[in-house]
Amino acid sequence: MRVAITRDVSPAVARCELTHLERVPIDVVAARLQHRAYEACLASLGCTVERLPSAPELPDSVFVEDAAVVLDEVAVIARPGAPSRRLEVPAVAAALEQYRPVVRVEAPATLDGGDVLRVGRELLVGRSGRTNAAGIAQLRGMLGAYGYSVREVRVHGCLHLKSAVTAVADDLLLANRRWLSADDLPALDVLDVHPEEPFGANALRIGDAIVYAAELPRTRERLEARGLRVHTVPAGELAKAEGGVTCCSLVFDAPQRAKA
Ligand code: CIR
Repeated sequence: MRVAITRDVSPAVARCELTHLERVPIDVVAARLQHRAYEACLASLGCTVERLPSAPELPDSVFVEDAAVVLDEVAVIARPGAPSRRLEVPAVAAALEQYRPVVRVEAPATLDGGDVLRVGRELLVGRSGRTNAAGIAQLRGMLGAYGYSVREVRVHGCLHLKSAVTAVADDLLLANRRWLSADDLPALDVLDVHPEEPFGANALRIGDAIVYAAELPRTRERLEARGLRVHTVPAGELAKAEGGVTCCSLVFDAPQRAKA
């Protein structure tokens, strides 16, 4: 079965971390409705959705992606670069322990899951405002034994690596090359976002399907022109919190249901 771990939108989401965006009001009810639609989309694609509860002291906890990196063999429990977000980690780690052995990023390293993109046996890791050199080094050290190599990608002007690039097929990246050093990318075909949609590089691939923000129609056309099957979800409310579609889930295969 395929599991998608999600987490409810915190009633305090308006107090989220913001780095590259101006703060604007966030409608919690609308954000929750959109989040439910996102979960329904994941379920329609065959995922068993496991929603964790949130809390007022965890404004950004809906963005579960940042708390871990889940691979087939192991889950890496992250240490988010924003101190306010470290309290989010234990509940996500506890959920993942039901499915995978876990290893942990330790201080002084910082690493956000949003900075890690798996492409085959290679992990592209953003050197961002959230993930430091020690975080990348620890990841490399922990995952070499599992046969993964780690490639550092410099990120600038956006929050995470996956704001700037995601993989939409085994051999195709979707990217906003203004936000990363394109020389750092592996030698794969790159589809550019539409110039009027700088946030368009964040796509969530589930099997052969692409989950994508409904607010980005021009880049969606480019994806569809490549023959990709795109499922749109409303994502505008959480975009105000600097989150995209990959940020709101951890999706992985599991042989069976979580232990009781
Ligand atoms: C933050 O700044 O940490 C949150 N407001 C947004 C996190 C989005 N997560 C992601 O891109 N993986």
